[in-house]
Amino acid sequence: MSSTRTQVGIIGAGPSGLLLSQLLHLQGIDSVVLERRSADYVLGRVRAGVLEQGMVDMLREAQCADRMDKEGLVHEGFEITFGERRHRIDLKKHTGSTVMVYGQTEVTKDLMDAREKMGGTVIYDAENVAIEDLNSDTPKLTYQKDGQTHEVICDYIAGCDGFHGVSRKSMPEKLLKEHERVYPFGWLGILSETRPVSEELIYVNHWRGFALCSMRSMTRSRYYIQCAFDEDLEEWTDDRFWDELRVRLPDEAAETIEMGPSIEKSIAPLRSFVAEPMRHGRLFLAGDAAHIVPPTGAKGLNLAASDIYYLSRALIGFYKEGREDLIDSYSENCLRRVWKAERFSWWFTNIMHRFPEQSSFDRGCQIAELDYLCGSNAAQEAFAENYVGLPF
Ligand code: RFL
Ligand code: PHB
Repeated sequence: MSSTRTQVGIIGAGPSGLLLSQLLHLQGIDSVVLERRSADYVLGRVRAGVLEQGMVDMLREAQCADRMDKEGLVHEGFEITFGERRHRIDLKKHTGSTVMVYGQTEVTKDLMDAREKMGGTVIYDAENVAIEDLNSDTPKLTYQKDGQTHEVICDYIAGCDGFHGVSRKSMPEKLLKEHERVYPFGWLGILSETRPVSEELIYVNHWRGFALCSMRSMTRSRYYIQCAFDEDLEEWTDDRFWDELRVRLPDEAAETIEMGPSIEKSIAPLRSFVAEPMRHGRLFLAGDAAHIVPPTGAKGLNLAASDIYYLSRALIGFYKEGREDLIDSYSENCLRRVWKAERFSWWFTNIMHRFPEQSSFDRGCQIAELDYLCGSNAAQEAFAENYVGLPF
């Protein structure tokens, strides 16, 4: 068995793990990242598309924002439609801030490239990663690769291994409280090499279900429609998808939309989930390992970035100044922001989707909520403030 020593052992090479590793490296703190999949597999997952200003600033701090600053699309607003009504939410006017449309795949690629360029240790295809000696001062990570067992002895461990990872499961069961809401539908998404139907995102509340027009660039569109949570992907041909999307869009958009073959098609379940606390001794949870939001508010990746903000500050404070206060307050600091994003994502999901048991009363309230939002400056300001991201 080979044995190595590092300061921070990181499980997971998604955006959380790579960003943490990069920020620590820039402060002279050593880390090892263990990822169960291959780099190609990680880059093949199509996920988030909207970055809050806080995350954009962190990518700049991490010195991997050059391509984002060149290719990313700055959006000053987006549209909400319901019934025959279309309403633009002006993010810039209400908050002075904007969001950046730049895919998670690209963020991950930029982080991977930066880690490689700076000689970071990221081990892909690491099987059976396990946390041991969590109650000692030197917890360790063990894993297998190419038939050999390895161990990494650490000061701290960052669990950045997503919802299905090992980190959360390694927390003592008695300590951990989990809060969950599962929604009775999913999102069917496609990516296509077509011009986006509009320069800004369009969120659609239609009686047949929610739809979203998003993009990755001015030549690559990302569209979603609400579907049953147990929908069979095989049954969704591209033609069927485009037909259903167009039925839900405002007429003008349905008539002008450019259609083309999908280059990716997948179904995502919708879930709200929070695990607390987010730290036990020398193990920290960050990103999807600790919480999930439904994608409606575009908050998942951004929350992962804010966790990494608090975690990087806590570890840098410890290694540079011997401070432990930020380590002790990590969980509380993260969770205050996490719960606000959970609330926003839950609320926006509730007003935009069709629920199976929805009564005419429920539908009336949903439309009234949208009507109020679109008619009230105060409501739009609160909405915009949450959408662009609450301060860290
Ligand atoms: P990730 O990206 O899941 O990465 C975790 C990594 O850990 C690895 N792993 C392990 N490694 C070693 N050992 C184990 N035992 C392991 N178990 C797992 C995994 O292979 C993986 O590489 O979590 P991270 O880094 O916390 O990042 C979170 C984000 O990926 C997620 O919150 C967002 O994608 C959510 N999300 C969105 N967020 C936004 O902010 N804006 C959006 O517009 C947005 N749209 C979306 C989304 C998520 C979606 N899906 C598919 C769930 C749209 C969709 C459709
Ligand atoms: C995306 O482009 O994938 C996307 C955009 C906005 C959301 C969710 C997903 O709210």
